[in-house]
Amino acid sequence: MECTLSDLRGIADRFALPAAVSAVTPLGNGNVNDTFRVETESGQRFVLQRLNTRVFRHPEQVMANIVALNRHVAGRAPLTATPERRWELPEAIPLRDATAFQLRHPSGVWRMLSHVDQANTHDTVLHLDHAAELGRGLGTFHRLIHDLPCRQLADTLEGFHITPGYLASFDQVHAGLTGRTPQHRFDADEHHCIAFVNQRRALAGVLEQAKAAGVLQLRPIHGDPKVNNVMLDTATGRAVALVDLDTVKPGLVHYDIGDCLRSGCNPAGEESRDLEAVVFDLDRCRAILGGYLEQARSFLTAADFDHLPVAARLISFELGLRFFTDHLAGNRYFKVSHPRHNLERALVQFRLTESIEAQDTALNALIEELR
Ligand code: GN1
Ligand code: MG
Repeated sequence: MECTLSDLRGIADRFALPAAVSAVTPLGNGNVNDTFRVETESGQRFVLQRLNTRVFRHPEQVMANIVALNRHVAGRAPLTATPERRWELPEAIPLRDATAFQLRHPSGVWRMLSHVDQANTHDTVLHLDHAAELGRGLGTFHRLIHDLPCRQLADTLEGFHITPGYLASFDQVHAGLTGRTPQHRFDADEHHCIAFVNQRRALAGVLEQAKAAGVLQLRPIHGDPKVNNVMLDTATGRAVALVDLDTVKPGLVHYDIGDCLRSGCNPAGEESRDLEAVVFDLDRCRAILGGYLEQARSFLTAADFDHLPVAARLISFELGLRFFTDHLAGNRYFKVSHPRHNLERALVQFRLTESIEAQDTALNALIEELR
């Protein structure tokens, strides 16, 4: 259901803000939720979001995870504050009547978070200092939450980043299309994607097998640390916060590192239509991992390092697989602006996967160097 401005103001007013709402404007370009910036008459800003409940089926658990994170990080300023860097974690704002952190409304489920002021984001990495800050941002976030016991976090999105599960969904959707009479006719791009996936079936299980064998351990993760979820201080360019905390839940740090690399090392960005421009840039990769390890090295195990080289490749492949499956399924998960949008996004991620594969030796050497 579409919301008018007056609906949005009414919704924002239900949350415990310090003053009346003076403006609500759209914010960002998320693929799943709807996001707005709220300004109050006292001049403060907040972030209002409508959670996509087809994706996040238990919004109260999503909010409980954010609150658990807020509690864990509160009072840990000494761990993060340096003279050069401020660090923030968006905080959940309760409803006025303090009954919950989410509002059920005819238009959907809404929640309010604090706003990270004097900060901005970009969709792609602009230069190597930006890449290093991206890594430091993710590393700082992991350092602050790695010792939050996983049992305190709900699994808000079952199957998220479980690549074999996405492969099974692909097989199901694909079989549904080929089993029809008359059979669905795939175009050349779709044939390419199907062959691409089929050639990489063995890759899908690598991280999950290591997890099942107890080689890799579950830790709290962000789930979606792409370039535009890392806020940079507008004056200093330093990372100050990771935003978009819906996917915080137990997982492997490799999902996060892989996601950060697939997003940060592709100068063309994930919405590019120019496939020739899509490459995995090793200099950006070195800068991101260098920044990350400055913050996070102390709690990574040897096995964690052993599995870093595969993380970027796997998460790029996985996102391509997710986009492609959604394309075949009729664009039901990711927001699209035209019918081939998810197919185009899949082609970008598969091209990026190929670029990573072509540089496998150099990537391994780079990670050995940083160990
Ligand atoms: C989705 O909604 P957004 O843009 O924050 C997706 C991520 C993908 C990302 C790709 C819950 O994130 O996993 O990496 O799109 N989030 C969910 O842009 O599926
Ligand atoms: Mg997200």
